[in-house]
Amino acid sequence: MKFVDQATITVKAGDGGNGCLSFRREKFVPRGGPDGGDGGDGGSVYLRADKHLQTLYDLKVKPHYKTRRGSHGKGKRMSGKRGTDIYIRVPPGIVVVNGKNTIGELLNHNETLLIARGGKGGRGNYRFTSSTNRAPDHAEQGTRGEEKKLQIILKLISDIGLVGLPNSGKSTLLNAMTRARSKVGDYPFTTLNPHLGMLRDDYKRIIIADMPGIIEGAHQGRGLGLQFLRHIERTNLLILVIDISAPQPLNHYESILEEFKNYSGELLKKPRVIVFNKVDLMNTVPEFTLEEKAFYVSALKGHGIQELVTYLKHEDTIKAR
Ligand SMILES: Nc1nc2c(ncn2[C@@H]2O[C@H](COP(=O)(O)OP(=O)(O)OP(=O)(O)O)[C@@H](O)[C@H]2O)c(=O)[nH]1
Ligand SMILES: [Mg+2]
Repeated sequence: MKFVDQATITVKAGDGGNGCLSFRREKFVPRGGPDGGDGGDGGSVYLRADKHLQTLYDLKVKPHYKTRRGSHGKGKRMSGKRGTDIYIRVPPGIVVVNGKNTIGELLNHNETLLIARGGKGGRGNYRFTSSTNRAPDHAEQGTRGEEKKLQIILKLISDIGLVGLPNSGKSTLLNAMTRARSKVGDYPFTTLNPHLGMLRDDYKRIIIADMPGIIEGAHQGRGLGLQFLRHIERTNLLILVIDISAPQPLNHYESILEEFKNYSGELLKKPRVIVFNKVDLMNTVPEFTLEEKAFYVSALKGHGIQELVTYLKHEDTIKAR
């Protein structure tokens, strides 16, 4: 299924039904009392997070949602029927935005978020009966259901993000560490969408996200970078994948950090490890002195992968799921 991480939807909640204005009519009862029932509430629109979904593709295909109105009240104090609520399924990790305001987000499976409230049903006239007014001659109108145009933005939920320049071997690394089959190619921008893989042991489930390559200027929208950097905003750890066979591997390290800094300071604060990949292409493997923990691996041949996996499974910054 196509990966879609942004969608605009319109939602219209049902209007409330009108209250009824009615008086009882019965044989032998000359002046019956007021008996107009209440209008039903209109149906509301909710979002519900569903862990089985990974994309907003469905919303792209079907962007309009509305619920039924409440029925009007009737005589004999009969209330109108409520409009049924609807729940739109979305993947966990979405943020809902209305213009410039964030309305809310859904992170966990089955969590729900009200996005358009149904109108209230109006009260029927019998409700207005009082000691001073035994024959109220008015009933309320139902209120209108909310109508909104909303932007839904998906920020994938993953524990670890794989970031690096195009072709550094991120997808190959994901495939080597997990059972994922992320597309690999000897050209830049093979990976066009984030791709998830999972590391699992008895205690933890660690979700790793393979990202499209980032290039200089990614934070300004160059390459594919910007639109995807937000998917790593929620990770606990970043793995910077660097092709050690490149002429100046440390320049790659610098430029990734520069993009992080320009995107948002938050990315820079995240714990990270460095993976120097493609050691199989080197006769001698240089060792760099960096602040971060570094691994020297060959994702293609499998060298050093087990050590990296063991480290990640024991890394405290990665929360158990
Ligand atoms: N020799 C060698 N080649 C590797 C290694 N890892 C990846 N490659 C090759 O490098 C090329 C790019 O690999 P990918 O895994 O697609 O790289 P990527 O970082 O995901 O690339 P983008 O998705 O385009 O950003 C492919 O031809 C891989 O076979 C490695 O450890 N050694
Ligand atoms: Mg890739």
